[in-house]
Parts: sequence; structure tokens; C-alpha cells
Amino acid sequence: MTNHWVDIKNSDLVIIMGGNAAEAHPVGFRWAMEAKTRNNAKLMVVDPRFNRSAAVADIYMPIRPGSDIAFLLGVIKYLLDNDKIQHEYVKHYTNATFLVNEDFDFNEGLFTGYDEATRKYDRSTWAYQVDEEGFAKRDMTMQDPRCVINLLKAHVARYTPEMVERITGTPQKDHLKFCEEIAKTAAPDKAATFMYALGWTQHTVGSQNIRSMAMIQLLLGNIGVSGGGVNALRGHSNVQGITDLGLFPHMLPSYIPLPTETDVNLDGFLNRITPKTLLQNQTNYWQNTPKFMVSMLKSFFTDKANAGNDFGYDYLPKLPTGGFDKFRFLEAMYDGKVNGFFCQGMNPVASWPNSGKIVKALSRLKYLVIFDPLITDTSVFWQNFGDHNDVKPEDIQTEVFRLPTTCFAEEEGSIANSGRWLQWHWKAADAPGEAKPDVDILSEIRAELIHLYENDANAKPILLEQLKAMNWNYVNPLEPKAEEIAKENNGYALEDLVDANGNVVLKKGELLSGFGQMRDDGTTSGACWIYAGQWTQKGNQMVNRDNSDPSGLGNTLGWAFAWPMNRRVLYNRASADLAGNPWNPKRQLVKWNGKNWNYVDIADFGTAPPNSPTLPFIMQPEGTGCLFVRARMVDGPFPEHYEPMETPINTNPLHPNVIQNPVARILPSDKADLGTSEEFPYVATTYRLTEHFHYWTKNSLLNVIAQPEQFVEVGDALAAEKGIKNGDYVKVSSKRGFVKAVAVVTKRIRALQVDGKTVHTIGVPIHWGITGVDKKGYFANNLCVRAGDANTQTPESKCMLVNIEKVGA
Ligand SMILES: Nc1nc2c(c(=O)[nH]1)N[C@H]1C(S)=C(S)[C@@H](COP(=O)(O)OP(=O)(O)OC[C@H]3O[C@@H](n4cnc5c(=O)[nH]c(N)nc54)[C@H](O)[C@@H]3O)O[C@H]1N2
Ligand SMILES: Nc1nc2c(c(=O)[nH]1)N[C@H]1C(S)=C(S)[C@@H](COP(=O)(O)OP(=O)(O)OC[C@H]3O[C@@H](n4cnc5c(=O)[nH]c(N)nc54)[C@H](O)[C@@H]3O)O[C@H]1N2
Ligand SMILES: [Mo]
Repeated sequence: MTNHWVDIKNSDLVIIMGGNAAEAHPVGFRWAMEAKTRNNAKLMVVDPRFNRSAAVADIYMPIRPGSDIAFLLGVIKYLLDNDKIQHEYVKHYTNATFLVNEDFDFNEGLFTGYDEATRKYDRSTWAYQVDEEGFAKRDMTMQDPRCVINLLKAHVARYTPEMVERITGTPQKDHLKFCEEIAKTAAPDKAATFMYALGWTQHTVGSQNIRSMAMIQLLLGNIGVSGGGVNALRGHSNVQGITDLGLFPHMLPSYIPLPTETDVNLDGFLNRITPKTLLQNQTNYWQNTPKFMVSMLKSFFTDKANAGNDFGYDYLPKLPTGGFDKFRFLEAMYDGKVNGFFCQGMNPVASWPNSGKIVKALSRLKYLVIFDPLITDTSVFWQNFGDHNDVKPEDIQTEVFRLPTTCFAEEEGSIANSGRWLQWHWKAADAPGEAKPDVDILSEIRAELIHLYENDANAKPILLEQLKAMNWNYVNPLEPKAEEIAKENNGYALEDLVDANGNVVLKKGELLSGFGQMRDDGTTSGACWIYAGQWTQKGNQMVNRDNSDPSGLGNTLGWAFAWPMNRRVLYNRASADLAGNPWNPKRQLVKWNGKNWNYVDIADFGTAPPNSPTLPFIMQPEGTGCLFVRARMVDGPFPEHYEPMETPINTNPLHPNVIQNPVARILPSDKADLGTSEEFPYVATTYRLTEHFHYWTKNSLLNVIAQPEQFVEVGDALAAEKGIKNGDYVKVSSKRGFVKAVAVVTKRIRALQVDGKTVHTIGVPIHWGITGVDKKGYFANNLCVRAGDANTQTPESKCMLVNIEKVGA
């Protein structure tokens, strides 16, 4: 989130779209209700289903799964046509005035540079016009036709109210209502917030769904202000921590990419990833990347990292050319090219798309190691559960090891929430039986690998060298403590740190007080620069529990530690005009008092006096928010509506020759598993229920009592057509597999008119499988498409084509 949970109460308009906060985030959802009761905010919900959030909303409207970009670009067209934008903000704080490269174009569904053979764009024209010094050209009058704002106007002109309805199925009068409500927040002292999660991310256009919303927020001046922002509601309680710490195949901690095979040395790598400043006098904070990277390497490899060996850069794994992701890893497994799989804290048979294919892939492994406190569906994938999984155990040779782990309440540590708050928690109970913390198990595996390599004359020496180079300087190397790791992430001074006047600011061995102290000469360490400040010489900042709130805005600076540097609202300099006067004095985050800045939040780095040329978006090399993102997204500098991989209408009303996202992640073998609308005429979408947490709570009797049996939701029109009554047993099938469940016939899912066709949507909750104390169920992912977002590879779990029939119980 750019903002944080409590700040939602400051909103004038709360929009839940691409998520269902009342159901999936019931505790945080209270802040939406606070906005309603304290602030008189309206709550609007846009969802294919009238869900539990809709039940308490002021305004609800339906939408066809996978069509949100058309909806949102229609909103942008309305805002531009009706002059409902925050002019000052758009002119100075966004890149509306920047001039785009003359060669950039968009035609018939494709941006400039598409190569059909590789299914990739050459993005070199997705750039600004630059002057002799390499800085972007601007036209502050916005008359030049190559201004971002003018290209945007032309781009969204096609999203007329008629076209939006034709694609989304949302009635025009509803869409207009949405536009009118959100347009009110163009007033400088009004803010809207969007609460979103998987309803937006789990699409082949997922990242561009979120871009579209961020662009609306920029046009309305709603970013950097209290009650506004771009607010992802994160999932698993520490998934924010997972992304912060880079637990992706292509990332290092703190959003630094993993080098690829072609990045042959540290200098070349840093040169490639460190952004050049695009407008004079901008902070461009990522220009400090070398300091963060070298401190990270020092943290990883300590004494083995020095200027002479690129700080141990060669020890880092390198991403193969073309990248690596979950799809390709699974494909390699499916092709029999993988021996073993360590599966830690996940249940892929249940949670990855096309469960049938996952089971086949796991069957081709030599061994599978599961780290989990529970017996998971994945750990019993080889057992036969009748038509629930349809496997022959005698054909499967995979050896399965189960290593029982503790869970959060059995250990201490920090959890990062959606609002970037790192909150320390304490151990509540000892783990049962032989369960151990994950880090202890990993430490034992490391020690054993060193032992094996030392005794294996045939092992490549680099493997042993790499393992030994890793910093494992813990009091007990087999049981690293959360405190030790948190301090490592924060970083240390490795020498006395001296400021420009020769004064020692930090002594050798002391903890850094922030990432501003990081150096690129090997004199500092710190594995995750954004976490610097979490554990300083003053102690553990994550244990802070002072909830005083002098401003009343909920920015309790004494409660926990929010990265970066305890800042609660990112880009907060944008909450005031160029002269430093807050757009909304009642919700003031920063203000120039004539001599210096007053803050009720931690300052962004824009501490320059008012009217200086340094703009508020300090992480962007242009200093502004971006309506046009240059080459930073792989599928376009502007969003565009593309159909889901499986489309119920077989065309794209905007450009029939380019139907789906032309660079969506899909492997050739998975194309054969796509169904057609003739065979599978209905849309299905998958989602959560409050009463269950994924696939764990089917082990807990109370949850199972609350939601005792797998069901699917069927709109009453479709049910009538198919002769399905409430409580009947039905089979929902896709090209990939099926689910059998009780039908809940409901008015809450409406049939929609899309491109002249009636489109029915079937709702499939995700929580059932083959283990647990409940009545056995079927994996929702039997149905799902193995295709993913072009930028993030997140699977398109939110729309697929299915059929439905009544069956005996
Ligand atoms: N009780 C409980 N809470 C949970 C979880 C749980 O399992 N149980 N899981 C946690 C996790 S890991 C996550 S990631 C979050 C997920 O949080 P959410 O994303 O809020 O949850 P979902 O139920 O997956 O989907 C949300 C909504 O998206 C809608 N939707 C589907 N397709 C579209 C579309 O194309 N457009 C729009 N606008 N909406 C669409 C669905 O109808 C559904 O109402 O929840 C977290 N919270
Ligand atoms: N069709 C469809 N598929 C989906 C989704 C959807 O909406 N629709 N949502 C997707 C999303 S957002 C998510 S997050 C995934 C969730 O997918 P998974 O993460 O695969 O599912 P979980 O059941 O949450 O599995 C987490 C496991 O971690 C274990 N665990 C808990 N604590 C610890 C610990 O401290 N250490 C270890 N080692 N294990 C622990 C739990 O017992 C559990 O078995 O599903 C994804 N799949
Ligand atoms: Mo999630």
C-alpha cells in the first residue's frame, strides 16, 4: 500500500473493486466502515458477484470477470471529457506534460515494436523525447500533440459508454454513476481509495488493471494524500514480507532484480539496473542502488566480499536468459527434467492452476520434500481418492518426505502487513512433536550439504565454495534467531562511519540507523535496504506499541516500524501544492510554515523548500507520477483491454485481430489445454470464504462446521435454463478437469449482456481438497487456466470457461 489500513478511514469514497474486503480482510475492513460512519464516505463495490462487501455498500454494480480495464479506461475518458481532473496536481506532479518519442504509436491493438515470433515487444520507442543532456522534454501548456496527456486522450477515446457496456456488461447507467461519484474527488480536498486484491491481479492483464486504477488516482490528485493511494490488500499474513525479502525466482531482497546470465560483472549489472535521472534536479532515489546492492552483498558474504572480487557477486545465482518462473519450473518437472522439489509452506496441488497437470508433474520427480505443519494435499498427491484425484499409486515412484515445521505462534519474529508495518510478535507456545522452525531445518540442510560436498571428490568446487561463502555467523549456526536475522537485514557499520566533517557518526559494529548511511565501498552491510531502521542502536523498533495519534489521522508513528524509515504515507510531499500548502488542511500530512516543513508523518526525501524543482515522486527518475510508464511494463506504456485467455465472446470488440494480451505468459503445451466457448459456454471465477483459510482450515473442526460442504454459486437465470435447483448436485467442468459440488442458486450473480451475447458466471470457492476432517472435495484449480500475467506471471485464476450439468450425489 502507498497508504495503510488505518488511513482508509480518512477517505471520502471507498471503492472495492478486484477484491472482497468484507470477506477476505474482515478485520481491516473496519476502516472502510469507519470512513462511512465518521467521514460520511460512500462505499462502492464493482464485482461479478453481489458479495459480502456489496452487502454493506452504498452502490453496487456487476462486471464481467476480466474486463476491468475497459471499465477503468472508460472512467478516464469521462474524467478527461468532463474536465474532472485535479489540474495543478496533474500538471506538476504527473508526467502529463512530458513529450513522448515520435516513433511510439498504438495501432489495431498493438503498441509499436511487437514481434509475433517471440511474442515480445521491442520497447525502445516507449520513451520520452530528450534534450542534449538526456533530460525529458516537457510542454507545460500541454498543447503539443505528443504530450502524454494528449496521447492518453486519444488512447481512451475508443472507450465510449457504449463500448464499455459492450465489453464489461456493466449497464451504462451504473458506469455513469461510478464516474460521477469518483469525479467528485478531483476536488483538491477530496480523496478516494481503492481496496483491491486478487480480483485484479489474477488475470493475464493483472498488472495493467492496477495501472489503470493508479492512473485514475493520479488524474484525481489522490496519491500521496491521506485517505487516497494505491492500496493492495495483501493475502497471507506475511506475504508483504515475502515480496520485501525477494522470495521470487527473479528478485533479490528490497525490489532489486536478480542478475541474469548476461550480467557478467557487478559494474555492468549496476549500470543496467540503476535508473538515470530523467528530469533535472530530481531525487531519483534508486540512483543509490549501488549502495544498497553492495551492502547486501556484504551482508550475504561478509569477509568473502571485497572490492577485489566484486563483493562476491559471482556467488550469486544468475537468472537464465529469458527468465524463470513457476510456470516454466512446473513445465520442466512435467517434462521429467527435475529430480527433486523442496516445497516449503505451500500446497501447489491445491493452489496452482490445472491441478491435474501438477499431479502428473509431481509423479515424475524422484523426491518431494514438504516443509509444513500440516498434512497437505500435495503430500498425499500419490494416494488415490477416487475421482477426486484419479491417480494410480502403483505408477508413481516419487519418494515423499514430510518435515514438520512450527507455525507463527510457535516462534517469534516480525510480520509485515499490507501497510508496510513491521510488527514484532512473540512465541506463544512450544511446537508439538518433532516440529522445528523452517530456519532450523534449512540450517541443518546447509550443514549437511557442506559435509556431503566436502566428502565428494566429484562435486564441483564452486558449490562448496558458495555454501561456505554464505554468512552464517549466528550464535548457534543450527538455530539462527529471529533477532539475529532482523539485525542482519537492518545492516551494520563494518568500519567507523565518518561524515563530511570528519565526525564519527557510527562506530564499527554498530547497527545502521537508516539506509541513508549505506555505502557502496564495503564499509556497511544490510541485506534489505528498505528494512534499515527496523533494529537500530536504540533497539528493536518493531516492538513499539505507542498508539498516540496527535493528528487524528491514524499515522501512529510510535506503533511498530513502517518501511521506509517509518513513513506511513508514501509520496506525502504530493499532499501539498508547490508552495507547500496542503490541498486539504483538515488532513494535512506536510506543510511549509514559512521557514521549514511541518510534518505529521515522516518526511519524504523532498525536504527541499517549496517551489523548488524537486518533485514529490522521489522513487521515479522523472520525479512525477506516471500516466505513461515508458518501457517499465512489458505489455504497454498504457493499459489496453484484452480478453481473458478463455473468452466467452471469441473476439475483442476493440480490435478483432488482437483478442488476448499478445505478451501474456502462456507456454505452448498449455495452449492445447484451452477450451472453446462452444464446448464450455459459461464463465467461472474462483474466490474465498471468510470461514476458511485456503486449504489449512479443512483440518479444523470449527471451520468445517461453519462451511461444511463444497458448493458452487449459480445465477438463477442459468439455473432455470439448466433445470438446476438449490441444493442439487452439479458437475462444473473445464477443458482441464472438473469439480462436483452442491449448487447454491442465487440472485447475487447476474447474467450480463456482453457484445450481444448473454454471459453467465459461475462462482467457485477455493477451499476444498482431499485431506482434512471435512467431507472430501475437488480442487477449484482442476478448472483453472495455466496462463499468467505478462509482467508478474500471476495465474489467471479469476476467469475460465466451463460447462455445468446436474449429476447424482
Ligand atoms: N477468510 C480468508 N481470508 C483470506 C484468505 C482466505 O483464504 N480466507 N486468503 C488471503 C489471501 S492469500 C489473499 S491473496 C486475499 C485475497 O483477497 P480477495 O482478492 O479480496 O479475495 P478473492 O475472494 O480471491 O477475490 C475477490 C473478489 O474478486 C472478484 N472477482 C473475480 N474476478 C473479477 C474481475 O475480473 N473483476 C473484478 N472487479 N472482480 C473480480 C470475486 O468475485 C471476489 O468477490 O485474501 C486473504 N484473506
Ligand atoms: N483458483 C485459485 N487458485 C488460487 C487462488 C485463487 O484465488 N483461485 N489464490 C492464490 C493465492 S493468492 C494464494 S496466496 C495461494 C495460496 O496457496 P498456498 O500457499 O499453496 O496454500 P496454503 O493452503 O495457504 O498453503 C500454505 C501452507 O503453509 C503451511 N504453513 C503455515 N505456517 C507455516 C510455517 O511457518 N512454515 C511452513 N513451512 N509452512 C507453514 C500451511 O499449513 C499450508 O499448508 O493460492 C493461489 N491459488
Ligand atoms: Mo494470496
